[in-house]
Amino acid sequence: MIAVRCMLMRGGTSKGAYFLASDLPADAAERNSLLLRVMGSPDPRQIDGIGGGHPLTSKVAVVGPSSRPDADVDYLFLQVAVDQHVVSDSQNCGNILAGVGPFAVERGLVESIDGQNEIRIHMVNSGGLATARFAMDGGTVTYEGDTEIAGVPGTAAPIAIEFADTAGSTCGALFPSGRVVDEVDGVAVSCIDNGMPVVLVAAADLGLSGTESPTELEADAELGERVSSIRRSAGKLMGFDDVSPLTVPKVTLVSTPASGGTLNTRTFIPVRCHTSIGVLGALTVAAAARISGTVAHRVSTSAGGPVRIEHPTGFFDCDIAIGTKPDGTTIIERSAVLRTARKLFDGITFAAPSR
Ligand code: NQM
Repeated sequence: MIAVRCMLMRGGTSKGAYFLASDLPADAAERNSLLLRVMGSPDPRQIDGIGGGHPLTSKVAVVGPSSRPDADVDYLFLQVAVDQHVVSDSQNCGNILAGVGPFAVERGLVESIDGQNEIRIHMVNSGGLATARFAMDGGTVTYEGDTEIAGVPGTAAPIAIEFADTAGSTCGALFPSGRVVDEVDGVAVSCIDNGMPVVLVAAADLGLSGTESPTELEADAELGERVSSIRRSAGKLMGFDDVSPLTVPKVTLVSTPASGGTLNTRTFIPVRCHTSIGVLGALTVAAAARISGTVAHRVSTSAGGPVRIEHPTGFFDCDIAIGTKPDGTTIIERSAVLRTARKLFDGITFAAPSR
C-alpha cells in the first residue's frame, strides 16, 4: 500500500485532493495510476477511495514551485474519471484553483505573510496566469468569513481571482471556428473559449425550457445522445480531433433568465450535468453573453454590471469586460470572479494496491 501526503479541500463548488508535486511520482503514467487508486476509480461510488462519486468531487490539484518567473506556484489540474480508467489534463479548473493559494501557504511553498496575500498561479494545463487574493491572519490563512457562493452552504472568507489572457486559452482563439455562430446537427451553436472551451446551444432548440433540474436532464437518454453528438461535431470546429477521451468542450444550454439574472444555464461537463457552473466555464458563458450575435447574447438581458449567470443552484457573478481592438477584433479586457475555499482535512491518504 502506498501512503501519500494529501490535503482535501473544497475549492468553490468542487472538492479535490491537493498534493505537492514533490509528493507524487514524477512519471505521469505512474502518478495517474496512483491517483486513480487514491480516488477509488473506476467505480461509480469510488467506494475504495476518497473520491465522492461525481466528477465535481473527483478532482486533483498538483502544486509546486513555479517554473515561470512571473508566477509564484505551478498548478496542474487533473480530472480523475469516476467510472473510467482515465485521468485527464485536458482542462483547467477554476474552482479547484480557489484552494491553490491557501494550499501553497499551508505547505510553505510561498511566504506566509500577515494581512492580505497575493499569489500568482501558473495554470499548467493552459499556460495561463491567475492571481488569487485572500486574507491572512498572523501568518495563517483565514478560511472563515461572510462570503456566500451559490451551491455551497454557509459562508467563508472571499478569494478574489483575476485571470490574465483567458481568450483562446485552449483553442488559440476566442471563437475557434472564426465565427460567432455555427450550425451543428441542425441547431445554432456558438463555440467559444474564454478560459474553457464551451459549446453554447439554446435550450429551446433542444425542446427544453432550460429550467429542468440536472437530475431530469441526466435522465433524458435521447437528450444525452443529442448533446454528445453536438459536442463531437462542434469539437471538430474548435480544433479537437476526437473529443471522446477529453472533458472539453463542455456543452452549455442557455435560456432567458428565470430569476432576475443575465441569462440562465445548464452545463454538461461533458456527460453529467453540473449542479452549478464551473468558474472558467462561467467566464466563457459571460463573455458570450456580452458579444453580439452569439447564442448566449440572444437570450441575455443587457443590464450593466457583472454578468449574473443563473444555474441549477443559484447565481454566479462574473466580472467581465469586453473591448475592441482598432482592427475591430473583440478582446477580453477583464475576467475575474469571487470564490471561497476551505481546508477539510490534512494527512496521509492510502492508495489501494494496483488492480
Ligand atoms: O470551469 C467543472 C468545476 C468545473 C470546472 C467542469 C471549473 C471551471 O465546477 O473553471 O471550475 O466544468 O468540469 O469545478
